[in-house]
Amino acid sequence: MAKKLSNRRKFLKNSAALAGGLAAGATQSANGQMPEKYIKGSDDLVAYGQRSSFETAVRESHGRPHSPDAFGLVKHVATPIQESVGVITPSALHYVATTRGHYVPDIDPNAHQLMIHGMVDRPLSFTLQDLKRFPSVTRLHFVECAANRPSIGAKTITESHGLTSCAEWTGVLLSTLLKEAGVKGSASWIIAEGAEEVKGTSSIPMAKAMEDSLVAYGMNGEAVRPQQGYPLRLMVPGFEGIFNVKWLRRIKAVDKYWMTYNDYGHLRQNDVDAALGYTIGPKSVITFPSSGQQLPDKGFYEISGLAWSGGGAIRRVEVSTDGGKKWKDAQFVGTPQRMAHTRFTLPWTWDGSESMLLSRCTDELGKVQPTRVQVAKFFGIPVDPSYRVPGRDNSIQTWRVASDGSVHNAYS
Ligand SMILES: Nc1nc2c(c(=O)[nH]1)N[C@H]1C(S)=C(S)[C@@H](COP(=O)(O)O)O[C@H]1N2
Ligand SMILES: [Mo]
Repeated sequence: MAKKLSNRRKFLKNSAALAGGLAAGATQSANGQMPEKYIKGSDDLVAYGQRSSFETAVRESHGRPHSPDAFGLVKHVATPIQESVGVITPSALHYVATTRGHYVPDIDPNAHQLMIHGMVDRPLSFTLQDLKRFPSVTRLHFVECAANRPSIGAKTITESHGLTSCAEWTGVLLSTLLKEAGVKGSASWIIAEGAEEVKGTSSIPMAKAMEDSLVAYGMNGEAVRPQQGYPLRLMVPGFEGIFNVKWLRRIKAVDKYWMTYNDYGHLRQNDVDAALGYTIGPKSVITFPSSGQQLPDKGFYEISGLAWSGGGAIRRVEVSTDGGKKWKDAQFVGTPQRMAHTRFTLPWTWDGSESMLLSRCTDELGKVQPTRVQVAKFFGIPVDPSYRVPGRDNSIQTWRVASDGSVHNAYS
């Protein structure tokens, strides 16, 4: 008791010193425990927070041939995933892909409606308020653009792998809304449409629409950001990014695959392939150490990276530090979620010699992330990495750590 009292007395004494110090404009307290500077407070800053001015990670325009496009528009802006920790991408750094460049619709949520029509018993229109009355779900899911891939000449991982992000999405299961509208048994596809003039329209198999697709109004604990589709976006977990229609305003139930603007990347597919072929395969990448980074010295490091798959949860990640001769099982940080980024780590002591770092993952279907050689063989193209894979590329990425500690893309 006596000890407690004396501690409290000491605390009061220090507080008095602090109050006096602040009033006098002092920058440091006697015991050196207090910060030297303070962020100048303002009502705005307190009302909606900002990160520290010392934190500088920003989204970056994703390289050619996507941005800028033939019309000079920046269509792909990538997440700096080498700076990421954990598995959630901050909303402000979630990658952005649009067919209209930087410009995104500015939608008044009170005027916005989602229409569900076509092969249904009761065509319906939902306001945001209506949607929020339905039972909700909250799920961690990644989005990945088909343009995301190991690439020759990419200087940083932002350029090669920054077109994927992972967020916590909240909304209503699409199956709930389709049932509410009385979707007919003969309807085998839906067409989902966005609000901008290009409309970001895609045909999606009814089975996927009913299984786990989500009409999301929430992202990382607040409303979906404008760049991500405010006020409503469709989440089609594990499908290529382009199916996750933003600024969602219309869903039509139909009985066949409808070709849309978005088919520029899928023209060679028939509708059977289309139904099967949209899922992102198992993919992983080491985010630290990665290309463009510098190891200060030899010694201990924690290798860290992200793994994800459209086929479900990640079951295993292996890491090699010798170019793929020996592999070690990495550990998971947290519990792998279905169609979500999964953080993996492996303790590593760097001996100062040139090292080739790579990771490969296995998903819950037992599918293993392929090598560049396997992917090239699948598509019938040369193994030479200057050939762009004519489809999604989930091949293994190798980073080369040079003996001076600089880290490089092994493809360049
Ligand atoms: N309405 C609409 N939805 C869209 C797009 C678009 O241009 N318009 N781009 C698509 C593409 S190509 C991708 S990869 C994802 C990207 O989602 P994000 O910008 O939230 O990362 O959204 C998809 N949804
Ligand atoms: Mo995309």
